Amino acid sequence: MFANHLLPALINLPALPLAGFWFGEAASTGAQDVDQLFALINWMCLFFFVLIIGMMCVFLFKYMKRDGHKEEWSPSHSNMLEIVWSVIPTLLVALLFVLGFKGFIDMRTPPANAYDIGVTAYKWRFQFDYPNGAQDEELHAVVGQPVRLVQQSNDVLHSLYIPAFRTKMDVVPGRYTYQWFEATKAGTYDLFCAEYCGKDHSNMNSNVVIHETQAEFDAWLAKINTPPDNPIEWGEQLYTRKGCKQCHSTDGTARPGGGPSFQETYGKTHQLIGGGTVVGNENYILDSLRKPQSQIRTGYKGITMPAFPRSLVKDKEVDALIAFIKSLSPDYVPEVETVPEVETPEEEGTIQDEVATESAEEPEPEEEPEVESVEKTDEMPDEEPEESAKENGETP
Ligand code: HEC
Ligand SMILES: [Cu+2]
Repeated sequence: MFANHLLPALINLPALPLAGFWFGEAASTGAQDVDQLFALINWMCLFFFVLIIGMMCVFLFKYMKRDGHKEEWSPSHSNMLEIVWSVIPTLLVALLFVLGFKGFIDMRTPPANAYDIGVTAYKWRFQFDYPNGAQDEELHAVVGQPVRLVQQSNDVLHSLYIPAFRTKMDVVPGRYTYQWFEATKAGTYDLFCAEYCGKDHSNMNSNVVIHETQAEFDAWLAKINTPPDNPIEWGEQLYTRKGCKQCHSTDGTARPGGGPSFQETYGKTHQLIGGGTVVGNENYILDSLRKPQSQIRTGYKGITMPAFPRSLVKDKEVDALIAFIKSLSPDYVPEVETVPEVETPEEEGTIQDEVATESAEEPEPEEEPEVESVEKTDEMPDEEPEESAKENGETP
C-alpha cells in the first residue's frame, strides 16, 4: 500500500519541461510511470545541485582570506553531520529503488486481460500477427486495451522499441520474449529496431497506430484480413507489406544491394550461378521465396535474399505475389472485361517449361490468359513435397 498510495502522491511532481524534450510524447500508462520517476530524480538532482553549489559559493565568500582573520582548524569529527549526510541519502536512494523496482515489475507483468499480438522480426522488418490471423507491418491497438507482444526472431538479434510507450525488449532467435503496454492516447507513434542487426538496421522501423475505439480497430482488423478480390491488387499490397519493396523495384531498376526488379522476373530466362538457366515461372518465384539459395541468378552472388517461410508469407499470399509479379512483366496483357476467362492449358505449358536448357527464346506471354489464381499443378516432377502440397482450392 505504501507503493500504491503514498508514493504516487509523492511523485506527482510536475514534470520538468526537459522530460518532454528528452523523451518525446508519453502515450502509455507505463510511460507516465517512467516519466514521473524521471521527473522525481531530475527534481532531486536540481535541488542538490542548487544547494551544494549555492553553499559552496556562500562559503567561498564567507571564509575568504582577509585581513584580521586567522584560519581555524576544521573540526575533525561531527556525529550529527555524519548521521545527516548518511541517513538522508540512504533514504532517498531507497525511495528511488522502491519506485524503480515497482516500475520494473509493472513493466514485466502484463495484465491478465492483455490482448496478444505476435511479432516476428527478420532482416529488416517487423511483422505483426493478430489473433484473427491478420498480418501487417504496423502495430495496431486500441486506447485503454493492454497489449502483450509475443516476440520471435527469424534470424538475428533484434529489439523492438516504442519510445512513446517507454518500452523496449530484445527479440531473440530461438525463444519468445515479451513486452506489454497500455496506450492512453490515440495516434500514430514510431517503432524502431534498437539492436544493430545488419546492413539495413537503420531502416527497420514501423508505426504503432492506436485507435480511439474498439469498433475502429475491429474495422481495420477486418479490412486487413479481407484481401481484395483482385489477386494483382492483393499482391501489390503484399509487396509493400511483406517488405519485398525494400529490395525489389517494379520499374526495371535494380535496388543497390537488393535483388532484380520484378519487371525482369516473369517469363524471362535467367542465367544461374553454377551454370544452367531457369525460366521465370510460378515455381521459380515460389522457390525464390521458400528457398532463395537454391537458384541464384548470375550477378547476385553474395547478396542473399532472406527465406520467407509460411509463417511470413502464406501460400495464398504467394499466389497473389505471383499474380502481381506476372502483371509487371512487359509482356503482360491485362484482362479485358468482355473477354471470358478461358483456360488455355497449352500456353500455360510453354511458360511452365522450366528447364530451358539451350533455347533462350522468350515464351509468348502476349496471349497469356489472365490468371486469377495462379495454377500450381503437378507438372513439376522435381518439386519437393512440401512445396507441392500447397493447398489451392481454386485449382481446377
Ligand atoms: C533483403 C533483400 C530482399 C528482400 C526483402 C526480398 N528479396 Fe527477393 N531477392 C533478393 C535478392 C538479392 C535476389 C537475387 C538473388 C537470388 O536469386 O537469391 C532476390 C530474388 C528474388 C526473386 C527472383 C527474381 C529474379 O528475377 O530472378 C524473386 C521472385 C523474389 N526475390 C521475390 C521476393 C519477394 C516476393 C519478396 C517479398 C516477400 C522478396 N523477394 C524480398 C533480395 C530480397
Ligand atoms: Cu533489427
